[in-house]
Amino acid sequence: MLAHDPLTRHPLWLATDAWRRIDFVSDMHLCADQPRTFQAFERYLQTTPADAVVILGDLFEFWLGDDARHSEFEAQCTGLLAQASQKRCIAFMAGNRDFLLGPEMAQAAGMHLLPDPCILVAWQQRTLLTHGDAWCIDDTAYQRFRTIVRSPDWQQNFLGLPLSERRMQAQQMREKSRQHQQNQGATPGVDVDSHTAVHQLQTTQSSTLIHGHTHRPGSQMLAPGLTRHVLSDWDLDASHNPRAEVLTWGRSEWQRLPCAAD
Ligand code: LP5
Ligand code: MN
Repeated sequence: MLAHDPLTRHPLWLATDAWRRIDFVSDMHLCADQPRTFQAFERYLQTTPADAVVILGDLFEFWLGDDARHSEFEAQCTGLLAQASQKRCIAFMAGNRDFLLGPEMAQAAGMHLLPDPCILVAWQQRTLLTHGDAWCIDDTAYQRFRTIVRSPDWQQNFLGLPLSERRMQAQQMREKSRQHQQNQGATPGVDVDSHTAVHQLQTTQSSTLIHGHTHRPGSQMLAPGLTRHVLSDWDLDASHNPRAEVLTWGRSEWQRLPCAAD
């Protein structure tokens, strides 16, 4: 499924010729405390007519390692994904919440793992896919944190801890992350650096960029001929601004479709 592009030295994911529709989602942040969001995702996966569902990161609120897939809620999610993957291709790229999702979980859930970034080639068009966090270069505190937790040494050490200890550390980090964002106050939230995005599109010879992470859904022209689609996060348990959306691509048509829990 994955190839290497000798021209741009990037991973290429070649879509199957017969595909008619590809869906993109990200930032569902699934967890046991958000039942309506889970229900909407379950319903979406069971009913979408898409040939492929591409999950661009932060499927889970956090992922503590593949051994966590046996916990009650994670096992429910694994079962749902495994069932859906019998009917259509499900591809997964890690986000900043679930970068510890590895080959064991991917296999149990029937998901194809995608590297970040990755070029999707479908209907003779090249679309660049990324979660988005690596290109939020102005958020220097986050980038420092990212370098640490993406290092093999840190990961080996963390995955060697008991699950309960990992859960506690992840919860503490979530709290730090909330504070980090509150401290930014009224300044606009971080975004993918537009120069980086344009440069990446040019070097991968892609015309379209799709990413999540920023929770600022929308589509825009980054430069002549270069389009960016930002995916929505999902939260149907919030009392204000409930949201859940899928971006669909069908050869030449792009659409944003809302998802509901019932
Ligand atoms: O996630 P979100 O949207 O709230 O914010 C992100 C960035 N925050 C994170 C942290 C995650 O939310 C934490 C949960 C991950 C669990 C993964 C598994 C277990 C890992 C356990 C780790 C101990 O990704 C946030 C960005 C925001 O996106 C927008 O882009 O701003 O970044 C931060 O909050 C930055 C930190 O607050 C910086 C803290 C400084 C830490 C210094 C290094 C300490 C190293 C410790 C290593 C464990
Ligand atoms: Mn994210």
